[in-house]
Amino acid sequence: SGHLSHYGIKSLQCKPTRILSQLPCNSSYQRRLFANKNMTVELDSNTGVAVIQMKNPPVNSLSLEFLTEFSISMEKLEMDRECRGVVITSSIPRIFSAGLDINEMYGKTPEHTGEFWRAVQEIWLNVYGSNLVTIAAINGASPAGGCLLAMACDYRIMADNPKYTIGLNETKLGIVAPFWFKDTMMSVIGRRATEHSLQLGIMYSASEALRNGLVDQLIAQDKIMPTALSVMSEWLAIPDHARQITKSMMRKPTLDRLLTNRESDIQNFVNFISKDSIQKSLQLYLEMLRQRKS
Ligand code: CO8
Repeated sequence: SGHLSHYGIKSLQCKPTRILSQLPCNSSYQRRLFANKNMTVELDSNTGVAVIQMKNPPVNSLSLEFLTEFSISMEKLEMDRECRGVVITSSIPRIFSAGLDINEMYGKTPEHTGEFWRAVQEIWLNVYGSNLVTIAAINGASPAGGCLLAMACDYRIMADNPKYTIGLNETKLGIVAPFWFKDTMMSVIGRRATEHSLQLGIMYSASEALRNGLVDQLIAQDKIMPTALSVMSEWLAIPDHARQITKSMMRKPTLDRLLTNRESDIQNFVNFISKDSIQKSLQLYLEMLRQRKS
């Protein structure tokens, strides 16, 4: 779906550049709403900014259906001449995303797990490789796949709440974050911090995440969206083509590693996840989550 362009990211589109501060005060707001089951997508065609609000209760887990919808939404925005940036956030109180839906990896056929993993790759390719400005407004807990989604964006703003944690906790589930999760984290927090973080499966509190550079900014919960939109306008003040080529220059090698190893990565995942010992770990983890609740 167009991941391989000359520049590595999506093929560059010349979208009309709008300068936010020069919008006429009486401009009539043009909002377009895309109806989806697992998220609402709203595009303000005056500013060129879309907001994806994830809404897959109870915890915004990334099921196959969710991932497919998300990727389609990103592709639609990418193709939309009026869209220049996207804010990704959650409509579920206290939770950004609980990461991959563990039920999609437990007790399923190899065909299903393969299809699921392709969809996980796809969402990452779509977000990490996006030409749009991508901002994660992390308004709640963000473990594992939730953290990956946020790390794939250009900028992260997190609600300043010590109860919210973010990180790649895979080893705690007895599973291993694949190389492109690792690469994405390394590109955000550097090699040593990634090595430490991944081996221990560390979940950082909001303030620790800021200290480590895993998020760029903390802000009170009720200020998170206005702040995301104001940061967005700073990014949109840069001409798209210059920013996009720069982004591509930074991200292309990482994207290419997955694109050239996509099938073997799926095969590795299917082989790994089908092992009895891994299935057992996932079962215990699901039970732990359920017991923790009761
Ligand atoms: N998948 C499926 N169901 C989940 C998940 C999930 N990731 N997370 C929570 N749930 C379920 C719970 O089991 C519970 O279900 P039920 O109502 O049937 O008992 C329900 O959602 C609500 O959960 P909680 O009661 O725990 O809700 P809280 O608000 O107390 O806490 C949290 C929310 C903080 C998100 C908490 O649920 C949590 O920590 N969840 C686990 C998150 C996690 O560890 N995710 C890891 C997923 S793995 C991943 O994303 C990358 C895998 C890479 C694979 C590589 C292999 C090679």
